[in-house]
Amino acid sequence: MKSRISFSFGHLFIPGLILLASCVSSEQQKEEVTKLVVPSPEFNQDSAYFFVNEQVELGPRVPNTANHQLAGDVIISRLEKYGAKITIQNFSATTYDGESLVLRNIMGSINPKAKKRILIATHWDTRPWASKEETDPSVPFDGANDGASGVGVLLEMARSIQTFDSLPNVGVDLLFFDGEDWGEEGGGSQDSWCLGSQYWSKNKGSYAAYYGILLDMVGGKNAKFPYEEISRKYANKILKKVWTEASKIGYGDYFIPRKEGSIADDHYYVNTIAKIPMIDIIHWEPGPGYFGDWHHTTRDDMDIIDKNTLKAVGQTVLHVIYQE
Ligand code: AHN
Ligand code: ZN
Repeated sequence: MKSRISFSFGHLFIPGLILLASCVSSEQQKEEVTKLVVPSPEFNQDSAYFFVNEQVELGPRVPNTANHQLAGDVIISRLEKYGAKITIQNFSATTYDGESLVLRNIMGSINPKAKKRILIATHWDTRPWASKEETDPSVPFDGANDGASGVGVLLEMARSIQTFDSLPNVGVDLLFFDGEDWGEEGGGSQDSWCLGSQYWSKNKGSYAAYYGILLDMVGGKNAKFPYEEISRKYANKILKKVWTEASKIGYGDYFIPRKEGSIADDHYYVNTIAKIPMIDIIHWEPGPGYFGDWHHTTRDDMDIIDKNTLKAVGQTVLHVIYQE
């Protein structure tokens, strides 16, 4: 039998025991019950890496190209295969440089009837140009970290939840934003970025979630994820919870309790327009450019992806979800 426990905790209890214990209701016992660790699915880093590479192999996922269309289709068919309920939001948006893009936000819902829901998001498009490239800033690039890494982690979450023996108590919505990366670099308008999350936040209808977690550039070697400023401002409790759980299960080297500045990312619009508190797990590096010298260059390829980072992020998010 496949083990359903991925790391060793002091005490692991099956849900039946938790229920039984909670029937014997003294306040003290309730206190203890709430502290129990619920086992979560094993996040498979090789599988996540495979999904990252699968996106990269399709070529740059630049909106209005055939590669982009295909990459979206792959996301949808994998979500379907892993039993998620698909919702597609088709829309068009005009970029800061006057292009009209045909875009798709894709949502895969697990446990679609559950009322309490957690939103896990990433972007799936790649930037049309390696704009920080020293020699030719007009070329497209693989976007292995900036684009594919988040997709790989979300797809592996769907797969590992489906193959595990229990669903989480909460509903989980895996949301793939389109059109994130066609923005104006270096002092341009902030709203030129994140076209998919802006559209989604304005057109989400009655959708509601308890909180959200955004993943952006979550596959880099020795990645560090700081307390980003917008996350602190709108969702500080979630930030603390996720970082605490990460360190409890052994990923404190990635999730560092260090305050950093604000990053204009999809979570900004989800927080301010959709009014869902959302944090950003985003790669940070000291030095110029904030994200590392590979960012928005052709060096953002599979060589900079580390399975251990995918694992740290994916296992942490799964663990958090299963504790709800
Ligand atoms: C800027 O680079 C302006 N914002 C970070 C959002 C982003 C771009 N994430 C990935 N690429
Ligand atoms: Zn980018």
